[in-house]
Amino acid sequence: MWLQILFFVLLHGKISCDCIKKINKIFCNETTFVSGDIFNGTLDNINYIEIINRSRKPLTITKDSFKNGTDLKTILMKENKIRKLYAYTFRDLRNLESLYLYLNDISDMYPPTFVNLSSLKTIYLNENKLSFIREGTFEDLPNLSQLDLSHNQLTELGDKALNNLPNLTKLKLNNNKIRAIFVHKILSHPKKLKILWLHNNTLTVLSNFALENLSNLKILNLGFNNISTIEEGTFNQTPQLNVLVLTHNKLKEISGNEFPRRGMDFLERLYIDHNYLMYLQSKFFIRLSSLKSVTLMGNPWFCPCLEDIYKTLRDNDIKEKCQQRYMTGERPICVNDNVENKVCTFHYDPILSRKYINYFIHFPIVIPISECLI
Ligand SMILES: *[C@@H]1O[C@H](CO)[C@@H](O)[C@H](O)[C@H]1NC(C)=O
Ligand SMILES: *[C@@H]1O[C@H](CO)[C@@H](O)[C@H](O)[C@H]1NC(C)=O
Ligand SMILES: *[C@@H]1O[C@H](CO)[C@@H](O)[C@H](O)[C@H]1NC(C)=O
Ligand SMILES: *[C@@H]1O[C@H](CO)[C@@H](O)[C@H](O)[C@H]1NC(C)=O
Ligand SMILES: *[C@@H]1O[C@H](CO)[C@@H](O)[C@H](O)[C@H]1NC(C)=O
Ligand SMILES: *[C@@H]1O[C@H](CO)[C@@H](O)[C@H](O)[C@H]1NC(C)=O
Ligand SMILES: *[C@@H]1O[C@H](CO)[C@@H](O)[C@H](O)[C@H]1NC(C)=O
Ligand SMILES: *[C@@H]1O[C@H](CO)[C@@H](O)[C@H](O)[C@H]1NC(C)=O
Ligand SMILES: *[C@@H]1O[C@H](CO)[C@@H](O)[C@H](O)[C@H]1NC(C)=O
Ligand SMILES: CC(=O)N[C@H]1CO[C@H](CO)[C@@H](O)[C@@H]1O
Repeated sequence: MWLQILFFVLLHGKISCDCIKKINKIFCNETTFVSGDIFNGTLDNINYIEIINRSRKPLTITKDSFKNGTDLKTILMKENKIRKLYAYTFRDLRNLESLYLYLNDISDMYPPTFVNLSSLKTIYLNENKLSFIREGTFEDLPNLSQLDLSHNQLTELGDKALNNLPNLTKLKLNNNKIRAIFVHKILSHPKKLKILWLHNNTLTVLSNFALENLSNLKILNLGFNNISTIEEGTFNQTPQLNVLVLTHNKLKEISGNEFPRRGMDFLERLYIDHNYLMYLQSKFFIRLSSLKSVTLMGNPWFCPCLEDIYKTLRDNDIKEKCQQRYMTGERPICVNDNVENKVCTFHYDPILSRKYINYFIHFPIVIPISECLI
């Protein structure tokens, strides 16, 4: 294969970047500094740049580092210990489609960082150290459909933090420290959003404004938070919801009034395992007429109440998933204070519930995600 080695020399004579060009791709090693001067005149016909920190030193990228990179489709810069992204680092690259910036140390991005990138579809900023996003960071990205901000240290997102993204359909905010969120205030086009990942944050309450205007949302993952309250009518805002994950929270009660009176016509999969639930009201499933599968285990169900739930599942042909480990007797599936008790009375018994939950804390059961996809 035709190979050409380029050594880019800075004005003061130091070789700062060791890059190899292979046909229309550039691969860089031991790079600690990237600027417009370094790539100046070398980006014609280049559609791919990969910079990975084999130098193990922080990488600085300056404004317009990739200018004239009109053929660039993909930029990948991972594991580089990049600390900051300056204004206009990525702009006017009309063919750029994917930007991979994960596994760096990015803690701040000065707006506008991503500007006028008309073909850009995805930005991966996961596994960095972002604790906030400045307003105006993203500007004129008409085609951006996926933004990954997972595994950062975000505690909240300010109003309009993700403004100006008219085509954003998939947003990953999981594995941060978000305590509260009102999605429609952050996004300029909440109606476009189809997939929202918020699992593994520190949410405690889901208010009925939290999901406002997310009228086309199909998948919502709220698992592994500390949610104890979901306000009535919260899901009135998300009539198209198909998958709802509430696994590993602290819900003691879900009445059914969280869902719209007219029903959730598209909700097929509901995960409510590993909460503090002891019963579900008999009307609970009425508003969920399309339900095909649920997860239930790891809740301190009252045995007679769980019996009632199983009857409803059988009658409506709803499958229970991810229960195998429990059904083989590894863990208790329900509680009862008195074996004579055969009727579900819909009252919460905090002492019994606490006992069951403590048992779980002492004997945790780890079910690999792959074993339990519904
Ligand atoms: C980058 O580093 C790896 C391993 O040290 C080496 O095999 C490769 O040839 C280097 N590439 C360049 C462009 O220097
Ligand atoms: C980039 O290269 C062109 C010609 O190769 C030169 O005229 C121009 O001054 C360079 N720009 C910078 C910022 O170095
Ligand atoms: C790069 O683009 C600038 C305008 O942004 C232009 O002045 C310059 O000549 C271009 N350099 C090359 C090498 O094409
Ligand atoms: C956006 O980028 C294109 C090149 O891709 C350029 O022609 C145009 O002037 C830029 N628009 C603005 C507002 O800077
Ligand atoms: C979005 O990208 C498509 C092709 O990928 C392009 O045809 C279209 O013009 C882009 N949209 C905008 C608003 O730039
Ligand atoms: C928005 O993104 C979708 C892919 O998610 C794409 O098919 C569509 O062309 C984009 N729309 C616009 C207006 O850029
Ligand atoms: C949640 O995050 C914690 C630390 O931030 C991690 O230890 C744990 O594995 C994560 N859980 C999931 C389900 O991602
Ligand atoms: C949930 O709240 C408890 C205290 O009530 C706290 O110890 C724990 O760290 C919280 N977990 C998450 C994921 O926020
Ligand atoms: C957002 O939702 C509110 C309340 O549901 C509604 O009044 C408003 O018209 C909606 N906004 C848009 C842009 O759809
Ligand atoms: C590809 C590569 O060499 N990445 C390295 C970047 O720096 C970290 C921390 O020093 C290393 O663990 C990675 O191996």
